Amino acid sequence: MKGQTQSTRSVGKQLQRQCDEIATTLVSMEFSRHTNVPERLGESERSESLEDANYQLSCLAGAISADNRELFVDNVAWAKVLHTQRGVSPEEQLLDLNCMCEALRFELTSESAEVAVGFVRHAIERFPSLPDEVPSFLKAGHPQAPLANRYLQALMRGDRQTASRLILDAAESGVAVHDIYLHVFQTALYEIGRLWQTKQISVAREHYCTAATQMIMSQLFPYVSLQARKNGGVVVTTCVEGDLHEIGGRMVADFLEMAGWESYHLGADTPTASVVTELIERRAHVLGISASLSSDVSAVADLIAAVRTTPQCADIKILVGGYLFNQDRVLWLKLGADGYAIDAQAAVARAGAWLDEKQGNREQIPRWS
Ligand code: B12
Repeated sequence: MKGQTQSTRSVGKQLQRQCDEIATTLVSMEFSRHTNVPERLGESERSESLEDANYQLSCLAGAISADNRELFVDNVAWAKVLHTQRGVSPEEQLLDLNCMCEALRFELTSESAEVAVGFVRHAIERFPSLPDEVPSFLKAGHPQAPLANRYLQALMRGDRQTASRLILDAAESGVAVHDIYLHVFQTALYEIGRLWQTKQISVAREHYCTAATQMIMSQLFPYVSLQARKNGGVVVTTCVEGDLHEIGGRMVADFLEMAGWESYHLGADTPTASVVTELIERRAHVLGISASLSSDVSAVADLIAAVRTTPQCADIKILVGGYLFNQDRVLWLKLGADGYAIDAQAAVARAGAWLDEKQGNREQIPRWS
């Protein structure tokens, strides 16, 4: 990782490796400290708490690896909304964060614990000023707002036929696929995430809406695939190992394809070594890495390192994006990527500029011809 002390990175890695055992200690401490925990809690509650603790700790590990305290504050802010809407009081949430400090001290070496506890303490200080709700992503006046609203309502009713018809009619009547992707699908998915986070819909409802959106995106494929003139660029997009959020990277791949690129989207949770092989076989010019979770930091760093140390990949530009990079706008630099883009449209501009640079230099760099 560029511009970062080795010690922070190794503390992040150590914590990542020990997440399971620290989570077990943390949950035991939480259960013994809370006064209102029923004596005989079922297995399912305990395993839910363990999963939650494990996720928080892996996000802490990611923030430490990125050497960014604010990244962990963002995570605590996200959890504050989630837990408050599920009836957990601010006092109980603060108690859990204090238990986290104790569990870290108990399980880590004193040097590592000092770093990790410093991150948690900083979040504890910030906790009272963090909001406990998230405003809606559906805003009147935004491009395609009425369509996005009707689309989401149809999905909430479980009526994917109508949702699909709304989108296909819009495409037929000339609404650009770019606008449908960014202002209808993306906005609706952000809103679905918010509704889940604030306990207004279940995980099952989120899964249904996501799957239906993927199906409807596929119905737009004929509008995506027909680009008369190819520009000579080849891009591979992927999620890092462990990350299941595949739609953002797919949107980027589709936008690039519509701009003339040959694009290969590998999807969710792709093993690092296999991404490198694919880059070589596809003779890619650009690798697009999508990451949505703070816990992805090490996996992104590992993938970038694997590409950088492969001689056949020496000319490949690495572009990153996704929820994680939108939270920390300088993380791409720390991780040694060549660029970052906030969304699919910005990704086209960034990759296009690289292609122009290279093609202006065709003589020296024949791979880009
Ligand atoms: C659908 C969804 C899921 C699905 C994903 C299914 C699938 N097939 O993709 C499932 C159910 C698997 C899932 C699981 C989880 N999820 Co989820 N998920 C979402 C949701 C609702 C939508 C994601 C999405 O498709 N967004 C739409 C796309 C288009 O937006 P995007 O990803 O931001 O992409 C755009 C840009 O970021 C950028 N971009 C993206 N990738 C790239 C790549 C490059 C190279 C570039 C340049 C740009 C770029 O361009 C894209 C297009 O414009 C989001 C909400 C949200 N705000 O996104 C939560 C969300 C991301 N999930 C969240 C969480 C917490 C989880 C879980 C941890 C929940 C749990 N406890 O199990 C797990 C983690 C699983 C894992 N290991 O990955 C949180 C993350 C919060 C945080 N602070 O980190 C969110 C924000 C929900 C929320 N509001 O609480 N999730």
